[in-house]
Amino acid sequence: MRLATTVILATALAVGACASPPRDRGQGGRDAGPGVNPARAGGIVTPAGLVLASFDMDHDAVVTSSEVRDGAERVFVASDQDANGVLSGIEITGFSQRHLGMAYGVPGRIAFDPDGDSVSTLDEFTALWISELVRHDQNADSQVTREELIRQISISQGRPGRPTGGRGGRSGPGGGGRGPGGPG
Ligand SMILES: [Ca+2]
Ligand SMILES: [Ca+2]
Ligand SMILES: [Ca+2]
Repeated sequence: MRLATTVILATALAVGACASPPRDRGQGGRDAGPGVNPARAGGIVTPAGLVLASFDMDHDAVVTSSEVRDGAERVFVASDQDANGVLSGIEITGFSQRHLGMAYGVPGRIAFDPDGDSVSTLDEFTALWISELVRHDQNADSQVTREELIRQISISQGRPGRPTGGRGGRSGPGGGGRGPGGPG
């Protein structure tokens, strides 16, 4: 269930304003179809999707495979605290905390170190991000657009004022619309 990852991140991005042209691609049959009101459409992105987006060096909002290779190498070197050419478990955790937003998220340690020798080499690290590119690349053109990174959802099926997640804080104390006096 990939959804679990996205829920943990809980990053909601409004994509209504830049809705992309309609395509024939099956979106998964959610509410975000042709009939969706853009004002009510939102999207979520996974931690891995965030990292892929950060590899977009030329800022054209498209991430190519060469950008992924370059970007992966850049963050690999930056994460290699002792500069010994491999990422130790602690260094991977540091990378995860910084770039995935959590120390023990997804992709997990095993994904960074498929051969199980307790370190992640640049090849292993890069291969992971290339595989993430492929996983998000819905039309198999070896690059990912924002549309491919974001999973569209309908965010306003609930009524205004009703909390949709677990996050408190929106509803202020002392409620709004109630008239003074109360029941007589
Ligand atoms: Ca780019
Ligand atoms: Ca290291
Ligand atoms: Ca390894």
